[in-house]
Amino acid sequence: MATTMICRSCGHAGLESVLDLGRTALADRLLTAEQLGEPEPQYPLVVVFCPQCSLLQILETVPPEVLFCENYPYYSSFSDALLRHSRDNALDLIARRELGPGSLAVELASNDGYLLKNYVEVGIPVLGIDPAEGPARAAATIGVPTLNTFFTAELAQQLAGEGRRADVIHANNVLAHVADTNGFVSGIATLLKDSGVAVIEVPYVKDLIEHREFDTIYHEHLCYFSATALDRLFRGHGLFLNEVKRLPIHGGSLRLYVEKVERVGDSVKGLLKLEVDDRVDRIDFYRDFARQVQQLRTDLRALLGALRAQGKRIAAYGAAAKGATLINYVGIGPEQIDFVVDRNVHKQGKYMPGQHIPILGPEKLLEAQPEYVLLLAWNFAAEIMDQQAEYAQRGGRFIIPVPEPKVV
Ligand code: DWN
Repeated sequence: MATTMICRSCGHAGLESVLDLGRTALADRLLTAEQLGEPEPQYPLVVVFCPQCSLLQILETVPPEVLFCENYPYYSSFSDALLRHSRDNALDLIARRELGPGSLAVELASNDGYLLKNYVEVGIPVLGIDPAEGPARAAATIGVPTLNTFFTAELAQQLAGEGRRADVIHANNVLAHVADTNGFVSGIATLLKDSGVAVIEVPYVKDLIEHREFDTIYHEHLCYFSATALDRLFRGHGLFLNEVKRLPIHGGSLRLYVEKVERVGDSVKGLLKLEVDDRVDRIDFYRDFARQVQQLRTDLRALLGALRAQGKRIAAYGAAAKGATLINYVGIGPEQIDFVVDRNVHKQGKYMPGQHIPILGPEKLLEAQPEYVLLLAWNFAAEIMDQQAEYAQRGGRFIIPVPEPKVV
């Protein structure tokens, strides 16, 4: 593991501390029963701000091979809301860019084919690139050709050299995950046709801070982007952020439309101005974050403690990476939570990192009917509560932990 004391994007040395979440287990390193007795690797999780390019980032870089290859448990297709969100995005681009059998759509971190399948359906050639073995295999079974490897500037050179340049490049929830941010972006510039567009989704730092989404901080997420930091990053590689949309997905994200021709639209100018007005490019915007996160921890501990003192049984929903950060930072273990449920069959039968709470299938909720369910996957609260309507009808209640713990 490498600790970087200089900015990942601009190389500046004077990084300012924002939040220390202590030493934690890796958020997606779910354990088998056999592994429960083994030593579990833990890493410091410290968030810092670069006053030069205003990038919020973590200091530690856990090797990507450790994070994203073997046994990577995340499969995008276990969320219907995410599938709908991705289908709308693909169909919109197919229409806007008039894509057809002669086009090429590429997705970086294409996972189980959850998005590219929408292009395959209408006969548009695609290429997925993803280092995670399981999801890449799943993509191949649904007809989404996938290179099971990391996307790098070198791979982009190789593909371009083979005449495979893209009309559309999708990169959802991956730009924040790559250690060589500049190499990754230069690879996009190489692989993209001059007339092409890269459509990139990242969690938005302004929403993270304003809605106390501290649990979306974990070792997979090296950077937390503002439009200001992204605009500078892209321009450094001859790319231009021409359009931006703010989206509710994952607690608040940006969808970035990046091209090789500079035609910056009002959506970008407006957001860059908002960030200056709200001082998102200054350390003061981040100063009070640590205190607020500590307050959330105190409040959630108090709520769960009071319910347990009344003899209430509590389960949790969503063996999410953000769930691992939350339970380990707040100190929520099997004493408070009987089990976690998740639709993802690759997670069922395993245990949460750090706190080792068992992960079961959602049917367990009706079987055991605990009085309360803590929504660790709060970013899909509406979908999950709909799905669990019968549990609620029988008197079950939900606890939404972020931005402040509340019972619904
Ligand atoms: O960046 C990342 C984000 C985009 O996704 C990755 N590094 C990892 C992952 O983060 P996460 O695990 O916090 O993501 P989710 O999408 O919030 O995880 C939700 C979990 O809940 C998944 O394991 C699927 C599960 N789920 C479920 O069991 N039933 C989700 C829904 C919507 C459901 O109905």
